[in-house]
Order: sequence, then structure tokens, then C-alpha cells
Amino acid sequence: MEEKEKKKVELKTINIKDVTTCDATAQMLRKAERDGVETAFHRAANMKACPIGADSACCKHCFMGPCRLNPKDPYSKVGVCGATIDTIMSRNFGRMVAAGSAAHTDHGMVMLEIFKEVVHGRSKDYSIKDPQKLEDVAKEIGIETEGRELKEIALDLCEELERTYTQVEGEIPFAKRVPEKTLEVWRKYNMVPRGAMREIMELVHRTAMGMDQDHENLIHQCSRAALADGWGGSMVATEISDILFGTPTPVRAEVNMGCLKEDQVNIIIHGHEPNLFDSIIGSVNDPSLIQAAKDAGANGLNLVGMCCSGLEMLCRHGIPHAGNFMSTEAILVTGAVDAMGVDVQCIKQGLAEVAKCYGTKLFTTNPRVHIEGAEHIEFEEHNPRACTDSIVENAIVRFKNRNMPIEIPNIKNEGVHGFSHEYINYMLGGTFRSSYTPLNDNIINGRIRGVAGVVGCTNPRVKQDYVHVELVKELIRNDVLVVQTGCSQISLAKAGLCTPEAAHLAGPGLKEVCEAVGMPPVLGLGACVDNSRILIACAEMVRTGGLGDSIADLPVAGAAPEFMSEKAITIGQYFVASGVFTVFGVTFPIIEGTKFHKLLFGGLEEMGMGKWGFAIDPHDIAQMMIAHIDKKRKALGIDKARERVLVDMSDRRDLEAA
Ligand code: SF4
Ligand code: MSK
Repeated sequence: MEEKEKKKVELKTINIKDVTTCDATAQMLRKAERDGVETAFHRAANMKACPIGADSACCKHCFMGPCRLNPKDPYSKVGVCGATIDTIMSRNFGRMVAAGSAAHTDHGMVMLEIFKEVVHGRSKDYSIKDPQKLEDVAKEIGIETEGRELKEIALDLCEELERTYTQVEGEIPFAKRVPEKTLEVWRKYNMVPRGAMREIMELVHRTAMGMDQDHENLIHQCSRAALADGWGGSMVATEISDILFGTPTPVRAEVNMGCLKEDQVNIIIHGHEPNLFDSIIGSVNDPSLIQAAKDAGANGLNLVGMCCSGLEMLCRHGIPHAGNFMSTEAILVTGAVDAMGVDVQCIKQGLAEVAKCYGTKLFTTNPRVHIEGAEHIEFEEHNPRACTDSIVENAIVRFKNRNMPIEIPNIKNEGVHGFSHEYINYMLGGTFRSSYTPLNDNIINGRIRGVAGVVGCTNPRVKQDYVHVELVKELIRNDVLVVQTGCSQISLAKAGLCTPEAAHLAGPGLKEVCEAVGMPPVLGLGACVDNSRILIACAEMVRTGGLGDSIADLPVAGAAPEFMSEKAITIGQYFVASGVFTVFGVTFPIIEGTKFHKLLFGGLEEMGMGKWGFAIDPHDIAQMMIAHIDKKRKALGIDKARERVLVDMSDRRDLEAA
């Protein structure tokens, strides 16, 4: 009791309207405080971020240390071994890239293993949902498809894509998708990935004590390991998930906590891999489980997603999505969640405590993730329903025994999601002439100023959703088409910007294109591994012509304005290495003014890649991205085109025909 009182006093330190603009999350934070329950928002307020760690000015790579350098005077001393601040920061940066790359490539490898089981006929629980995509991907990486059985092609595809992970020599298969001039830069600096395992291994080795102590040399391996994720692990994860679970096409769906239903058994799936979610869709549609729910007094089984697992199924099947990373604890405060099943990545340990407070059953399902206090039901690929049926059965029991008041925020937002690269191609080019030509043409004629990828997490160190939403609003107001993935997509969906009707918030040129095509000004592409769709779209824009010869020539920019994960650093580095100006918010783990900072924020661009940028305020981020897009337009000689010509009827017909 005394302990609880103490917590209540501590909880008073947060001002809810300063930590989130998500009304549902705010409502639940107020309830959490009334209930004496702590969340990551409270812990962030009570834990000051370590300034030395935030700047990567510490090293614990050996036990002569740990060594701390002074971020305010970074060249005033060196580590015991003599390591300079640039060595220490670049090694820390490399370790983050290695961790992020490992996360996505491990995820991708799991997808490939499932695909193999399906192709060999050893798994009956999954099937090939998009055979056309299977053929298209195979053809693109040089596999003969003419006159061959799908199974033969699929077997070759498995073998070929496995090289993405295990190959020790040569270039990864999807290097074939990279524009030639971009690839030339990578080859010049020995950055074309071999297999991800090889690259991550070398990066971890090179960042150890006594290894690579030249940040200019180390950045090549940081880039190679990051590219092994973007054009490798993540890209395979996306492509195989499309083949197995279906390639997304636009679907209207609801997001926010109002997707929970008080009179139904509510089950949330949170994490990243689509297989757990795909299986539980079968479970909640099983007549015997539906009957069991009814027998328990419920009006049905209500399946809802969160974070990137949720995005995988929001984009593919229109399954409702309850919220992004910073809402995963808050939603349990509703008391309405009967079970939450989690798999991998971005699962806060704090969930276990909040779940306990509200009697929610929290299940870990992946051998890689157990949490003290959560029950583990292993998800077996050969018998997936055993796990997901059990989650549903447990949820029904919890529903029956609900013994505390339920409060569900009455907030739902509708939007259109599921813009895969293939669909963007079709949407803009039409059935018979699928192509990016209309997009490029509209960029060249200035109706669309450029394209921005706004992606990534939410983070309690900044106001949840605020930076994403303000940034995107400013971009579209300036005729920049926005593509999105990850938790950012949910921030914008909650703000109502993922609807075609949101076109009225766009500048005149973008608005005209959106209205002609019937698309939102903000296109949701999926989960964080689906950033690979943005890379493919960039490559396609180069291939289509008129916007330069490499990704670095395109009038595009990226941002992760509320990032929190090491995976985001890896994503940032693979976009930068691919040629994209990429701005991060919150904090940047490298000290300004140092040699390594100059390399990331300028030197890489001089080498033919993109560069990093940093700002906290969304309007500053937007202005940096727009200035970069304008710089690229100028270099391409299309800056004059933005002195807009009024659209005549024939232009309009062209757009409508598209
Ligand atoms: Fe200190 Fe060098 Fe050891 Fe790092 S590697 S802890 S800088 S002695
Ligand atoms: S879930 S990595 S918080 S986007 Fe992919 Fe969201 Fe960031 Fe996790």
C-alpha cells in the first residue's frame, strides 16, 4: 500500500498533454494514474537520459574501461587504449547498425524458412497466396520462369534468396534491383553486401577493442551491414510475406483504441512477424471458438493489431489497428484486453506489469522472446493453431472472469492503407500500362514537388504522434507526396490523413493529383521491414527516367522524427547509403562538430551517397527536407517547372486516364 502511494506521488510528475497528442492514449494515461499504474511515459519522466550515452561518448568494449569522454570537449581525452571520440562513436554506431540489421534479417530468414516448408510441401498451414508476385520476383533476379511449374520456380527462388543471408562471396540477389549508378558508388567503396550473416559478423568484429580505429574505414562496413538489411533481409521479408500472405492493395480500415469492443473477447497481436497474426485469424474464425466465446457471454471474438504486426494485417486484410508503440501499455489500461499475444521486437517488458494490474493475459510466443511474468506458449510453424487457439481460449476465460470496470476510449479513425509498390505502379499507370511514368511526370511538371518517406517509432522523449503529424502536414501542404511505414503510419491514420478526403490539406499540385487518382496524400505502405518498398519505389523512379541516374539524384527525402530503436538507425543508414537525405528527430547519438559527425552529415554525400540530418521540431525537419528536395530539383533542371501552369482539360484527361 505504502509502495502504491509512493508510485502515485511519482506519477504526478507527468503532464499528460505534454507527452502525447493521441487522445485515446491520454485518456488511458489519466486512468492509469487514477489506478496507480506506471507506464513508459512515467518512467521516461522519472529517468533522465544519460547525456554521455546519448552522445555515444562512452565505450565499454573492453575491461580496461568503461571509458567516458567529455561530450562538451570531445577531443580533450582518449580512452585507456587510446581510442579517440571518432573511433568510439563510430564503433557504437556500428554496433547499433549490426543489432538493427540482425533484427530484420532474422525476421526475413524466418519468413524464408516458412516459404521453404510450404514449397517443399512440409507445411499445410500456409500457402502461396500471390503466385504472380512469386514469378515476378524470380524473374527480376534472373530465374527462368517461362514454361516452368510454379514449384520449380519457387525452389530456385528459395535457394537464390537464401544467399541474402548465408553467402560469403559475391553480391546479394536484390543488388540487381539497385540503379547502376548507385551500385557503382557501393562497388567503389566495397559496400555491396555479401550475405547478411557475413556482414553483421564482420561489423561486430571490426567494432571490437583493437580493431578498426578509423571511422572513415568503418563507415563502409556500417553501410554494407545496413544495406544487407534494406536490400537484403528486410526486402526478402517483405517479398516473401507478400507471396505467402498476399500483396497489399488499398483497403479501408479503422485504427485507434475504439476498435476494442466491450461486449466481445478482445485479443491483440503485437510485434512484427505476420505468421502469428495469420494463424490467429484462423483461430478467431473457427466456429468452435466463436461458440465458446458466445457460451462465455461474449458477442464474438474481436481481433485487433498493434505496432508492426498490426500493420502487416491492416494493410493486407483491413484488420483494425489499435495503436502504435507508445500505446501498447496504455491500451491494457482499458481493462478490455482479454489477451495480448506478442512475438518479436518492440515488446516493452513493462507490458507484463500493466497486464498483471488489469488481469490481461500476456503471452509470449517466440523462442527468442520470453518475459518474466508473461506466460509462454511457443508458436510452432508446423502446428501454429495450437498456440493461437490457446491464446483465444485463454482470452475467453479472462472475458468470463472480467472483474473490473472497463473504459474504452470512444475514438476510431477510418483510413485507406495497403499501398504496396505494385499497387502504386498500377494506381498511377492503370491496368494496361502499369508504370511510374505518371509519378515522374508529375514531379517533373512540378505538381508533385518530391516524395518523402516518413517512418518509424514513437518515443516518450517527445510528444507522441505530434512530430509525425505536424511534419507530414507541412510536407503535403508543400506538395510533397508522403509514403509511410511503421508506427508513423498509425500516427497519421489517427490524425485522419490516410483518406482521399485529406487531399484538401495538400498543396494545390498534390491535391490535384490525389483528386484525379482518388488517393490520399499520405500512402501507408506497411510495417518497418516494408521500408524496402520505399527503396524499390526509388529504384523504379530512377529506372522510369527523367529524374537522374541514381537514387541520390531523386528529389526525395526521409525522416524518422520520433525514432527510438536501433533498427531505425540501421534503416537510416541504408537509406543514406542508398542516396537519400534522412533526417532523424528526438536525439542523434553522435556529437556535433566531430569528424564522424561531419562524415555522416556531409562526407557521405560527397562520396555519392545521401546524408544524415537532425532536428527536433517538425517544422524544422520539414523545411530541411523541402530544401533538399528543391536542391535536387534544381540539379535536375526541373526547378522552373514549379512555376505552375494551370491545368487544362487535356492534362486533366491524362491524369484521369492514369
Ligand atoms: Fe576504453 Fe578502449 Fe576499452 Fe573502449 S576499448 S573501454 S575506449 S580501453
Ligand atoms: S514497431 S521499430 S516502434 S516503427 Fe516496427 Fe514501431 Fe519502431 Fe517498433
